[in-house]
Amino acid sequence: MNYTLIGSFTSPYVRKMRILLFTLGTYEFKSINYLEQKDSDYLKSINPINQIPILLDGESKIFDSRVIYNYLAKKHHIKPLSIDEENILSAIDAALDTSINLFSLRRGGLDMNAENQYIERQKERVPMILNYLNPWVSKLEAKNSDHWNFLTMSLYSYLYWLEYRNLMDLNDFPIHKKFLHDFKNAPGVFETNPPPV
Ligand SMILES: N[C@@H](CCC(=O)N[C@@H](CS)C(=O)NCC(=O)O)C(=O)O
Repeated sequence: MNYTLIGSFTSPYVRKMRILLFTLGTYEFKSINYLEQKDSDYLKSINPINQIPILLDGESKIFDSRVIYNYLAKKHHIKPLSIDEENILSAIDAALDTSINLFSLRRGGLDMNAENQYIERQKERVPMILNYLNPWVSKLEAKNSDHWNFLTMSLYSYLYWLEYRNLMDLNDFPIHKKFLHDFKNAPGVFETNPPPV
């Protein structure tokens, strides 16, 4: 295998792919910071969507974490996701998209407490999704190796990032908080920890 993953050390979308690739074998990681001009220009030149992660596999260039996952799953004979699992992944990614948007708007200086229907709808979405995930998360066991899969890698990367960026107090979501604690020694977690803020 000759994979190169392009991304940043802090992005939760990139991290879940790094954890997955770590569990699959060796890969090269090319780190970029799209907030810096040089890297931003580079990213635009290789990806019209202008987002990370990107996977390079020989001549193939694959955009979007979910497409990268499907590509790797096929190549490594990982069982395709069921519809229930696809729905869980969609929910995790929707919460992640929303949190990234809110974080980026706040970092850009927007008043997040201003009366704004769109911001309100975004803020509502995250707790709704976390509650929706509760029955699934409560059944996960770190000692069961089948439970460390792309869904849990996605959830772990997301929840860790929420705390890392001080976006949410997970004490209000004890099931998720326990998951984060229970899976902290899972393969690839330590190796992909983001740098201290
Ligand atoms: N749907 C994409 C989302 C990836 C994404 O949102 N990446 C963020 C970093 S976490 C990004 O590249 N943002 C670029 C920007 O904000 O301009 C995926 O699943 O890969």
